[in-house]
Parts: sequence; C-alpha cells; structure tokens
Amino acid sequence: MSFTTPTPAPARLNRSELAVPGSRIELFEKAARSKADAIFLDLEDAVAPSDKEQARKNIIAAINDIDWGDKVLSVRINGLDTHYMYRDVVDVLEQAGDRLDLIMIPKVGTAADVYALDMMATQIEAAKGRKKRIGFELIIETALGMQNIHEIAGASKRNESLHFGVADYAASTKAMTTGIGGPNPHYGVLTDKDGDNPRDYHWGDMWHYAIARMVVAARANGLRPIDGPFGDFSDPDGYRAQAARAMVLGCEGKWAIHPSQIPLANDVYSPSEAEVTKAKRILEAMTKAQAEGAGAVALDGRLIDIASIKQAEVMVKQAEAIAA
Ligand code: 1VU
Ligand code: GLV
Ligand code: MG
Repeated sequence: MSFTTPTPAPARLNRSELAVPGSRIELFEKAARSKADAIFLDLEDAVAPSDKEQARKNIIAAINDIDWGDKVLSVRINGLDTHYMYRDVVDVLEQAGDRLDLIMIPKVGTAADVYALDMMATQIEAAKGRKKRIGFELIIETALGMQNIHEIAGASKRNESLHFGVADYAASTKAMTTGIGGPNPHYGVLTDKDGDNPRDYHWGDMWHYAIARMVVAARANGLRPIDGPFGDFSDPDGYRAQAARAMVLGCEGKWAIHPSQIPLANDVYSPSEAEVTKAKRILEAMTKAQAEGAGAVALDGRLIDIASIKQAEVMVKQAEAIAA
C-alpha cells in the first residue's frame, strides 16, 4: 500500500438517485415517498430558462417543508458558465435548511471550478452559521472535465461523488448518437466476419472508457462513482444491463430519470444473498487460513488470498449498509 491513503467521503447509500425537475412541484411528494436512496432537485437542464427563478423558490420551499425521510437530498445548480449559478448557490444555501445534504455541480471542467464553489459555500456557511457542511456531487460530462478528472476529484474536501453525465458527454465529444446512455448499434464488433452471416455482430459498450476512468479517479480520491442517466425509460432490460456493467466496474449506483428505474437500480446495486454468502465464506476461510499461518488457500477449487478479503469486504459492507 502507498503511504498516501485517500480519505473516504461520508458513507451514503447511493444505489438509485432520482432526478426531479425543480419546475414540477407535483413530483416532489412522489419523489419523497419513493424508494430512491438519493434525490436531486434540478435547477439545470430539466428546467426551462423562463422557469429558473420559480424553480429555485420551489426547491427551497420543498427542502424546508417536505418530509424527505432518510433520503440523501441534493440540488443540481446551473453551470458556472451561466448567470443563474451564483444565485442558485446563494439562495439555496442561505434559505434552505440543514436538511439539504449536497449540491450537484454540472459540467465541471477544471479543479478551479470546484474551488470557486467551495469558496462560495464556505463563505455562506460561515456568514449564515449553517451547522452542516454541504457536500459536492460533481458531474463529469464534458471532454474538458474528463481530461481533468483526477485534479477535479481531489479539488475539495467537500467532494463526495463523481457522476457520469452521458448525454452532455456525448454532445461534448461529438459522439454521433442522440440516445441518452446505453449501447449504440454502430459500436459493434463483427463476430462472424468470414462466415455465412457476415452481418452477425454484438454491440460493444461505447461508455466503457469514460466510466472506467471515472471509477479510478473517484476511488483514488475516496469518492463514490455514480453512473448517470439512461433516457429510454421504456427499456428496463437495457437499463439493467447498463447499470450492471457500471456496477461491476466499481460504480455504487445510477441515476433514475423516471420512477420505474428506481427498483431496477436498487436491485442491481444490492448484492444478492448468494453473493453475500459467498463473500462471507471467503472471509471465514481467510480468517482460518491466517490463524494457521497461510496467506493463500483454496476455496471451492479457486485461489483466495489476502486481496480476496478486501474484495469480499466490499460486498459485505454494501449488504450491511443496505440492511441498516
Ligand atoms: O402515477 P402518477 O401520475 O401519480 O405519477 C406519474 C408521474 O407524475 C411520476 N413521475 C415522477 N415522480 C417523481 N420524480 C420524477 N422524476 C417523476 N417522473 C414521473 O411517475 C408517474 C409515471 O410518470 P409518467 O410515465 O406519466 O411520466 P411523465 O410523462 O410524467 O414524465 C416523463 C419524464 C421523463 C418527462 C419525467 O419522468 C421527468 O421529468 N424525469 C426527470 C427528468 C430530469 O430530471 N432530467 C434531468 C436529469 S437527466 C439529464 O440531465 C440529461 C439527460
Ligand atoms: C446529465 O446531466 C447528462 O448530461 O447526462
Ligand atoms: Mg448534463
């Protein structure tokens, strides 16, 4: 292990994160009663420019008045390139109570973007005597943000999670697609090039690099990596497959842009009983092995060693957090 160890962000269950436009107040109570682990109330792209000011008022009132239970509660502010952002931060942090956990910063491009927000939040908290320090969720959704992701991830002690914003990322990188997340038939690999059916191919995952890079940057800085939206809410199988791909790479959860996606995310990001049982057996076998002075042993015909303890603990800890 390096002498440098990342400080983990506060532990929060983040399997599903429901997006709720700040202009649609009729959705707020439904979101609060949903099974989402986290909710972000949106001031950014789901809100038309003409609704921005009213949405800000709606969100402040909702944070203060609605019972959000034990959900993680966040507000997505507008980007640093807009004139809405400063007022989003000032009004929300000055007027919304301590129930608010996080602010979500879209289209982060450089570490200085995070620094600027940290400076604003720090001043407002001191001036207003806010007791709870607000945390940051950062959306990586531009080529610039993806280029600078490692510096961004380490830019503030408020940082808690990185999110992959696939729609804006596709636009920023000029990817030839209009879908929001998931695979694209053009990103295919021929599987039978010389055979009877030369058109036989499987679809690859065009988001693999971006998500894998985000996972590394997040974990190296003690943050949660979270997969972003999957726009086709009529395709639960596609959602599940995308969520599972991100999960095995190390993500801790995925956005839900429609309530029907919440149980899918919660399910994919909850290890099954069989997986947890297997992980516990690895821990037991390794405890026994270590008592006997062995570092590597066989379990069910497979090698397990000290790294297996750390792998198994990831699964067991997630199961414990869900059960708590
Ligand atoms: O059954 P009911 O009538 O009681 O409820 C409806 C509907 O009101 C409710 N619902 C929601 N509740 C809470 N939060 C939500 N986000 C939400 N969406 C819908 O669920 C019931 C079924 O809804 P529906 O199938 O009739 O859906 P609608 O046609 O009303 O709305 C569909 C969209 C996709 C427009 C809606 O779900 C929505 O606005 N989702 C969030 C969009 C968003 O926040 N986008 C920003 C994040 S994604 C991004 O930035 C890049 C793409
Ligand atoms: C999210 O904000 C996205 O652009 O996908
Ligand atoms: Mg976006």
